[in-house]
Amino acid sequence: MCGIVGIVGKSNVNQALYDALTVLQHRGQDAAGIVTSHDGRLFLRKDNGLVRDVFHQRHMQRLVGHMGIGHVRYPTAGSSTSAEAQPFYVNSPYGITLAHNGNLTNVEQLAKEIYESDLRHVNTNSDSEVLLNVFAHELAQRGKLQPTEEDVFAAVTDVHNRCVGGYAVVAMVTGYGIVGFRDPHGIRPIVFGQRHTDEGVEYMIASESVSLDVLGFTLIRDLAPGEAVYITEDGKLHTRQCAVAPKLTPCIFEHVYLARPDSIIDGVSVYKARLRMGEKLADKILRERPQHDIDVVIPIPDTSRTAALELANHLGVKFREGFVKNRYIGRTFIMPGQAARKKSVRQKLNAIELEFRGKNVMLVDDSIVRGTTCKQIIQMAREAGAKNVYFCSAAPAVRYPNVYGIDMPSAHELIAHNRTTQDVADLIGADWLIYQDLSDLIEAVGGGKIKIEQFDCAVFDGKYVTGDVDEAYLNKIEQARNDSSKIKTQAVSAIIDLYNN
Ligand code: PIN
Repeated sequence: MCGIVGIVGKSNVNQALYDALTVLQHRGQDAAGIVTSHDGRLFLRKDNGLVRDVFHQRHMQRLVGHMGIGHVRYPTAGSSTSAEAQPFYVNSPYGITLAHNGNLTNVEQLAKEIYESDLRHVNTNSDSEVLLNVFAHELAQRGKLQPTEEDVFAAVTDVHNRCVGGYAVVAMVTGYGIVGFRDPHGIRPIVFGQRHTDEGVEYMIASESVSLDVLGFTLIRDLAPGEAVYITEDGKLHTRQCAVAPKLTPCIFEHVYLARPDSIIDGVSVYKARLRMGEKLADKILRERPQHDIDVVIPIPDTSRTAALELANHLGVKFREGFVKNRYIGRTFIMPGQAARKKSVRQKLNAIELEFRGKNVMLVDDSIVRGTTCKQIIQMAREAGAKNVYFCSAAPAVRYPNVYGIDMPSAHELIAHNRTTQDVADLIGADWLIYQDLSDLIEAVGGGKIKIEQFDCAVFDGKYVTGDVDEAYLNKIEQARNDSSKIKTQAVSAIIDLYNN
């Protein structure tokens, strides 16, 4: 998962891009980048790290220009070097830079085509660079000295014809404008909005509406699946449907935990969706155990709070903050003679004993993925004196890998893969485990004022909406994720050896 932003403004956009990326920081803390365009020149700064660490005064001063794009990256398999920080750049045609959120499922075939037919060079393992080269090739095919919006939209149409997967993209054509587009299933989110200044109207395209709010832009709308928006450097906005058979099937996991609660995705308030998740969970609890003995509902901070609050309301049970989260986790130093140790949950969360002692507690989290942290949290609740520890997941059991750009473990690392609810309850040490039903989650997100019938729910049901994901593909990504984690482990061991010798 990543965050993207593009702004066409009336004065320098460097500060606004920086601020927007800071608002989108929850979508990726691994790397950040901004590129601006001024007088036909590009100015780029990108590196590994948080937004506040990547950009210093000297970088910001160089990022001049009235339009630009930015990116925050979440680590995915094979994307941890600073060379793979985004935006990416190709010089031909026009000088194009691109930032992308998502994942292409036919990237191998595309990389081959790019090399063998398009005669282009790709220098990293990033599918964003592949996407950029496909877009650049298709725009070049128009053979124009100056591209019009028709050329840009035709190139996006060709991108849709060649690329499969989940993608939300911003790309800047140096000296001409910024284009944003969304895959034909609308898997990953992308919105655009405007703000009025004394000099005229400014436009922003972004992953989440919260970045528009915070910067004083008003949301115009989400891009429809397959649609593109093109804003020229002089501030003219054009939109076009560029896909043949678009069908909205957005990623439901955005609502479970990826997106900020103050965002609105495809017309649905993430906050409201989470409230409804709590309501549905309460109904399920009452169905399963009408005579339950829950004394207190305790959220595991932060994402689950909204659902937990509504769950408690509907059960008529007390809601209490039983865990306090440390917002300032320090670095892990590798000392000579010591193995690298992961920060324990205990360093991040601390229990307030008086909320646990002698009580039947219902802990609520947004989801259970590996099951490692919830196991430790249940243990902490017991040590704090809880009589019984029940556990509620606002999402159904995560049983399958994600292939559309969420950094999730491979299938065998998912605690619920090939396991029943009781198996998982036993493994994490819960006295009772309740998962949200998938039909309830779909209803919670898509059954409000804005109706959405179909979602990408692949992590829960193993159905991949792009239709091209088979056993062989899943095996390949399983292998890649294992290899990349092995490479990381080897790298850590190598550093430790270096210290030890
Ligand atoms: C919570 C995010 N949320 C917490 C992510 C833990 C699964 N985990 C998914 C629960 S927040 S585990 O947004 O960071 O506050 O199942 O892998 O142990």
